[in-house]
Amino acid sequence: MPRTPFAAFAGLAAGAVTLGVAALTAAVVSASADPLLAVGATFVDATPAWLKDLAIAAFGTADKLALTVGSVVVLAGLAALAGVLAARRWGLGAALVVLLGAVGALAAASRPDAGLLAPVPSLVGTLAGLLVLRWLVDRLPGRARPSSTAGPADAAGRADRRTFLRLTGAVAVGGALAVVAGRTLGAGRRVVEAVRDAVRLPAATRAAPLPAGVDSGVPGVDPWVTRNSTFYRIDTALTVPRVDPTTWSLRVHGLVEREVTLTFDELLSSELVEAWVTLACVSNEVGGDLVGNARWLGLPLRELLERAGPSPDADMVLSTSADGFTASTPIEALTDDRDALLAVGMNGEPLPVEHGFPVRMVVPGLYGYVSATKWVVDLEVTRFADAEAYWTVRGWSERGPVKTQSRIEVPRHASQVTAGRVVVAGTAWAQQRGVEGVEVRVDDGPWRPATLAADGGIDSWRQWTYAWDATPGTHELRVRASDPDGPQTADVARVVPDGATGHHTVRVSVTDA
Ligand SMILES: Nc1nc2c(c(=O)[nH]1)N[C@H]1C(S)=C(S)[C@@H](COP(=O)(O)O)O[C@H]1N2
Ligand SMILES: [Mo]
Repeated sequence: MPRTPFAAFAGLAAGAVTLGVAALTAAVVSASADPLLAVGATFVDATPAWLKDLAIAAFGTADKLALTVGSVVVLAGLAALAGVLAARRWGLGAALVVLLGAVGALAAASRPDAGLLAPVPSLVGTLAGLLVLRWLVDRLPGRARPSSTAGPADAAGRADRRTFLRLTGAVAVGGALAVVAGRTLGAGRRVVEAVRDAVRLPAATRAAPLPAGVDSGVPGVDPWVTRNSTFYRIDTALTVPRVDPTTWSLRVHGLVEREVTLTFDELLSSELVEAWVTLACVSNEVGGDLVGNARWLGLPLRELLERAGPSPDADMVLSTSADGFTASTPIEALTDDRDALLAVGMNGEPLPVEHGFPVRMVVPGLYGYVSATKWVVDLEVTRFADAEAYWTVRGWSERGPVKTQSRIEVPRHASQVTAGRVVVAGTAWAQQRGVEGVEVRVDDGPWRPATLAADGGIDSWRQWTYAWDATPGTHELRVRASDPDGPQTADVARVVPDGATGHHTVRVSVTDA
């Protein structure tokens, strides 16, 4: 049996140890200094709009998982190659390991939130990986063994192989466990979760009481209030930024009369307000679910900006997250009378860590990528002509007003119903304008008005129902919402560069009653 598979296995095991030791070190240093996460994050940032679009289309919100699986497969191949090379010529294998380590260290050091110690996990991991690789290569079975002429030598060789496999397997498992341990023991995570649990949200000016019946009550329709645990999550963060509220501060600067710095305590003791706002992602396809409605608690950004005194020359506020993400928001959306918030609460709880703890922005009427910066730490009052945000650089529009949309949630596309009275139901949204009506069209028939559920305000989505007399056969159901400017457009547009349009359409087959 050739030595190559053993050498490849040794490379894999050494690779696992490299990543494991790096992950454990990163748990102490900083989660985003983990080389695997840092390289992944660099890859995410380098992803052009079309590829991001493709990834979301193919994997939805599992795009991060897909990236992780892809990276592991590529890395496993490279680690096996390093093992094979090292068995032939140690210098070559070692050089590949060092090269990979250097890539990790460089990626970690160039993250926007990198500290001085960012390259350390990669370096420590690489050193450990090199030692383990050397140690295993020295024990490769079949080395300097006489050709198998005698029985005893054969027996010795087999036993040797088994020992080697057992040894290498144990090393590989140890490395993998260290990766898992590093990720879960991540120092920041538990600390921030604990601090979050201790945050007591202050009382606030309550949102206007909701009318009864914002939920249509049709089974299968998303609840009007989206629970925090099921709220869609979209961001570029492979590792959620762990921002400590006790050291958090927000700097407001740029074209202002005076710079303002706000601490978390100052924010909590400000006059906070509550508002229902439906947040939508520009990457939401027609009929998609990258949209959710919550009760947000926060300081009106209008008041914060007033303290700084923006110059009349400014037309944009560039918000920056702790992890370097940026969004460009038209300044009028933050200074007019809408509920643009520097938010600390979501549905009565401190913001979940994934949704921006301790502080994020929420701006009614704008897609998240130009307004809803999570883990926000910096507001620069500036001009569209002078600064570009994260997604604008990557081919998305610099402005992103939410487009009026509607979707059919019941019956589902490609489902079967029985002829007779069928309830068609769903949700529509037109933040800042309000949904004035929803219409349903069956096949080539006329548009007919649906019944709107109670109105929770112009910034929240609105549920609707339509009673359909279904006849046997295959039918196409189509929906459109109207805002004060008229019905939403039928023109089909893709999500890039500023949001999808078109009618959501489902096909259902109706069987005889
Ligand atoms: N820091 C940071 N904030 C961000 C993003 C991001 O990638 N990083 N993505 C934005 C986008 S594209 C959307 S749609 C919303 C989603 O907010 P959610 O994850 O709380 O639903 O967050 C916005 N804020
Ligand atoms: Mo988004």
